[in-house]
Amino acid sequence: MDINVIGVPLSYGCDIDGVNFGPKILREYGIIDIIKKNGHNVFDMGDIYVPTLSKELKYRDHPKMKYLNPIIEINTNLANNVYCSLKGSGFPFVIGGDHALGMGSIAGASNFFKDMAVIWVDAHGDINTFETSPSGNLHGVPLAASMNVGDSSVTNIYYNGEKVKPENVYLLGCRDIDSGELALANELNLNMYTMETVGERGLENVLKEIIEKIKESNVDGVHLSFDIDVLDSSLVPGTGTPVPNGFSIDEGKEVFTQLLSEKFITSMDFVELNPVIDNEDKRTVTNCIEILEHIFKNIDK
Ligand code: HAR
Ligand code: MN
Ligand code: MN
Ligand code: MN
Repeated sequence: MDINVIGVPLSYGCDIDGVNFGPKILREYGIIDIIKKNGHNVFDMGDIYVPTLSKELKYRDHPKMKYLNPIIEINTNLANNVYCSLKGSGFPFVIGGDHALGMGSIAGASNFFKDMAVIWVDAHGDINTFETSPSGNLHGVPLAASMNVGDSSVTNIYYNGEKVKPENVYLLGCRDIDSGELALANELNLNMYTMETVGERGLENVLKEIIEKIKESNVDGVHLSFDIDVLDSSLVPGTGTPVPNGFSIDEGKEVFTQLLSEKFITSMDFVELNPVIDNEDKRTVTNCIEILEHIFKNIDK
């Protein structure tokens, strides 16, 4: 596989600085060599340009949502990079950065595919609208925006309107959902596999069901967005919004073993690693690297 690594040093979608150093630390810990070592061709496409903005710009574009226009611009550039990467038969592997970048990844990939599924592996739903967002942070809205739910400023990124149909969206591992998000998930009848569901039915069965549903649907592409906070908070102190009762490392790996063995994943995000707030033992980045080794061992050669 030709893997195109695209860095997005974005932190304006969340409240804690430092997640912008995600791409830098992953390169320092050898992500490019890890990909090569596992038999892939790798192209480091560098980082999408993220300007340095003063705090005064936070509410310039919207009274509630922070850094709106810059985030839209960054996502538009990311979308075109992802689209061009797919056009060139590459596999876009987007490293964040905060999860607001999901809007750009999905916009780019969905422009290439006729109909695409999205698997959102995350402790959170990221399906807030500007109205329901409790924080004003744009990393809480990307999946709603991609389904054409929310303000037109974010639903019209790269091209206007719906990028993914709600029936083709799969949430996995969520356990910190806001009330407005829950209402939307019910309204749209989203395929939602909470941590509670995983506990009741078992991860293997849940993954089997997701795989079956995707195969039955008529999608020609599948985007997998992995937010590291789906892992248990004890494993990822270096993420902005850690949540207890998450996946173990083995469960995180199992997700990729199963999904990647189907060979239908066509692009990926890996987001929310903040090395600045990591433990002294560098636990978060070390765990991320372990997961990444596993991913590239299991992606089709
Ligand atoms: N749901 C909350 C909000 O919208 C918190 C979002 C959380 N953070 C993430 N995204 N890391 O998955 O503000
Ligand atoms: Mn997220
Ligand atoms: Mn499309
Ligand atoms: Mn999250």
